[in-house]
Amino acid sequence: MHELFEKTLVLIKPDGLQRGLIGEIISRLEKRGLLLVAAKLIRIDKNFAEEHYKTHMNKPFFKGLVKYITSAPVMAMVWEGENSITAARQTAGATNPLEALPGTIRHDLALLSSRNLIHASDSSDTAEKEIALWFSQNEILSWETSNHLWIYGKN
Ligand code: FUP
Repeated sequence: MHELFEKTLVLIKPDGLQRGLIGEIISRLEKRGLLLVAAKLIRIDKNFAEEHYKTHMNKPFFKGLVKYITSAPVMAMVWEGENSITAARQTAGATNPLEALPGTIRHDLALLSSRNLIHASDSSDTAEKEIALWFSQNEILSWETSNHLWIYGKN
């Protein structure tokens, strides 16, 4: 609906599904005021995971990361909103849950970087690439809620 609004890719990773935290995590993003414009439950394979995490290819945790993200379904979503990339990452919290601020998903619900529940795109360039990797154009909806101006009204 709002073409100028940013879109960002958010994943609830396998630990989120195994721990029954889909509702909790979606609820926090919804309450923030972000708009869900695409969502699917998907089990990705090794090749897909390696593509998604290719910037971490040389990290010591890469193999484990790919194993983790492919170990159970992932809830893949696109969230839209003004500055949604920054907002989603702020709501997710720092990569290491022990460094994440209270009130963030990672602080409140996780303990380790290796099981930190959520992924959120880190820049507009990354968001564009990640959304194109995870979703086709026709899976991304254009809509707005009737309380739109109660979130975006300017004074
Ligand atoms: P973030 O953008 O906050 O998801 O964090 P990074 O892009 O730095 O890391 C990507 C993923 O690598 C994290 F979500 C989890 C994983 N990771 C580990 O498994 N171990 C680490 O020490 C750091 C990151």
